[in-house]
Amino acid sequence: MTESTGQTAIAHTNIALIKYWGKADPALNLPTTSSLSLTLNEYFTKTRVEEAAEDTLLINDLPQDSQRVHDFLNVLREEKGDFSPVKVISENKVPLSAGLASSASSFAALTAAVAKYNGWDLSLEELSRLARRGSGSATRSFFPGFAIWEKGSNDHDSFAHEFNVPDLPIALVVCKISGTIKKVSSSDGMRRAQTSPDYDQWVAESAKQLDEMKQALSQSDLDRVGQLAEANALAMHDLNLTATDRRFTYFNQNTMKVFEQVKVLREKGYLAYATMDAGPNVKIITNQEQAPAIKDFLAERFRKIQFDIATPGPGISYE
Ligand code: 2P0
Repeated sequence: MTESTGQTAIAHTNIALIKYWGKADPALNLPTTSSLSLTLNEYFTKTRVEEAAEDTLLINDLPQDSQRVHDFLNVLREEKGDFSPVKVISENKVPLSAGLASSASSFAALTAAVAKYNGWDLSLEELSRLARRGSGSATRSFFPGFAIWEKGSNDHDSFAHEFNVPDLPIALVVCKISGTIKKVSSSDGMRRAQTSPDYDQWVAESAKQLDEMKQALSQSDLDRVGQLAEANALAMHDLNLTATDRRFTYFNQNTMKVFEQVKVLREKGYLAYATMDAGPNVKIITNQEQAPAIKDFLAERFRKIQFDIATPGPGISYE
């Protein structure tokens, strides 16, 4: 049997410590703020691209009809030159229940696989720029450790780069809280958050927090990193609550209870700060030494919630 020609790429997901939550240009996915993330070792997407009669998509062995992926393949054709139809075979090791955005690793892996498959010799920054058109958070999934997506001002200068810091023993305790409230997609959530009267203030504050975060990371000040990440996330979620267009929240009762326990953990002397994205799951920022004890402490109090420990992950790779 001959294997059909193809190319596989692996991208790990990332969690934003300074969030992307709003678009200056929705068609181009240009953000209103720059954002900073940590790539995670435990969650990734592996995507293979093969020649085919028409563009098709399989995710975890199931055929999907994704207009978003079709449109994105056509963006790549417009940007870098036409290529024949492809079969996209994607394996997602980002458990949906983990509440981590799989669009980040999915669009990063797809961009890298298509580029290599077509023999395009592109820098990581150029891959990041292209992936932005599929999903904003995908810009940050090409780099190991920390990455900064510079918002830029146009299609050419909005992409991410690696942010090099001294080795930092950061870890996340991922709390898989199941969602019972109605799901609001990231794009819809951002659109609505941008109608908050506090939005401009959040944009200004986010720039300051990013500068402080860069400093805290450079100084290996993990406590400050956690404080800033928690403040940035809570301010993002305040925008949802104060949106004038159908205010909403991703918090549910368990989310609130976990946030309470994070405060209790801090009072007990643990390094523990919470961050949260477009779903009810909480990720607790801590260090690798304390992560198992924090996980045990929470597991005892929340029998129905599952907990994972996540650590810094690698950049894009190929097979
Ligand atoms: C982030 N999130 O910075 C923020 C924080 C969720 C909350 O990026 O519309 O799937 O595809 O550009 O990247 C999730 O939004 O949104 C996200 P699109 P995306 O990680």
